[in-house]
Amino acid sequence: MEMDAENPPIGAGADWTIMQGWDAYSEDDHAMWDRLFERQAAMLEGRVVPEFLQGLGILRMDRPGIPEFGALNERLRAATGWEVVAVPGLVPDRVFFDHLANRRFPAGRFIRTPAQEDYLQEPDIFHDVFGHVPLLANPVFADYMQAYGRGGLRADGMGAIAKLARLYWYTVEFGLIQTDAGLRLYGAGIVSSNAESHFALEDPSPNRIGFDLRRIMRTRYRIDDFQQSYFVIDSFEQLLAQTTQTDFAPLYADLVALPDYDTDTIAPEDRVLTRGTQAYARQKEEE
Ligand code: HBI
Ligand code: FE
Repeated sequence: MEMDAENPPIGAGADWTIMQGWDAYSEDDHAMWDRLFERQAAMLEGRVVPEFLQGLGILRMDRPGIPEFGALNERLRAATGWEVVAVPGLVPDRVFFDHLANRRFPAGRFIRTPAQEDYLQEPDIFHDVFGHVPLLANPVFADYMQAYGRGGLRADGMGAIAKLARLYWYTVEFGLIQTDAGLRLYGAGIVSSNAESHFALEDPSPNRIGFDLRRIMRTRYRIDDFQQSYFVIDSFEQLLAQTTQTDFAPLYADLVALPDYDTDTIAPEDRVLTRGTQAYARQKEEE
C-alpha cells in the first residue's frame, strides 16, 4: 500500500490502527494461512525454541483459518497483558515504538497472495501474527519487546534509531538461541520463512556469533536476502537483562566514532559459534 510517511491513512486512527475486518477475508485468504501454517508448524518442530510452540498452544493458534484478533487478544492479554492491533502496513518508527512500549503489537491485516508465497516486502498477517505473536505469550520475551519500544522512544530523541533498529533486526526478527537441546530459531523473520528456517539453522554459509549488544549495533544488515550473520542469545533472560541494565546513551555516543561492521565480518572479539563459508552470498553475487 502506498502511504504518506507521516500521516495515518483515511480510516485509520491517530495511532494508525484500523479494524481487522475479519469477516472480509475470503476462503482463499484463510486457505493461504492454513497452507503456510501447516508447512511452518511441521518444519519448526525441533528447530524453533520450545517457548514458540508453547505460545501457539497458549493462544490456540493451531486452529484453521486466519486468527480473529478479538479472540486472540483475550488469550494474549491473560498470558502477558499484550494485545495485537491491526495497521495498514509499515507505520512510522515513533508510532511503532509507542505501540510496543504500551504492550500493543501492530500487525498487518492483509495476507500475501500465492505469487508472494515465499517473498514479500511488507509484513503481512502471517509474518506478523504467526511470526511475532507466539513469543509475546512468554513473560520474559514480552517484557523485552516492551523494553525495546521504550528504548525506541528514547533513541528517537538521541538520533539513534538506525543503531537500535539493528538490535530489533538481529534479535526479534533474525535471532537464534542456544538451548540445552541445541541451537534453535526464535526470530520472526526466520520462523515465518520456510527457506530461511533451514538456512539460518543448517546452512554452512552464514556466521553464527554470540550475542553482544554493542557489536550488533555496529553491524549492517540485509533486507533483500538471507542474513550473512546471525547472533545467538543464551536465553531470553539474558536478552532482557542485557538490554534493560544497559544505559544506551553512552553506548550511542561511543558508536558515533566507531566504524560499522559489514554483514559478513567476523570481529576479533566475537564469540564465533560457526564461521560461515559465505558460499550462498558469493554465489548470489556472481549471478
Ligand atoms: N511498522 N507495522 C510495522 N511493523 C514493523 O515491524 C515496523 C514498523 N515500522 C517501523 C519498524 N518496524 C522498524 O523500522 C523499527 O524497528 C525501527
Ligand atoms: Fe517483523
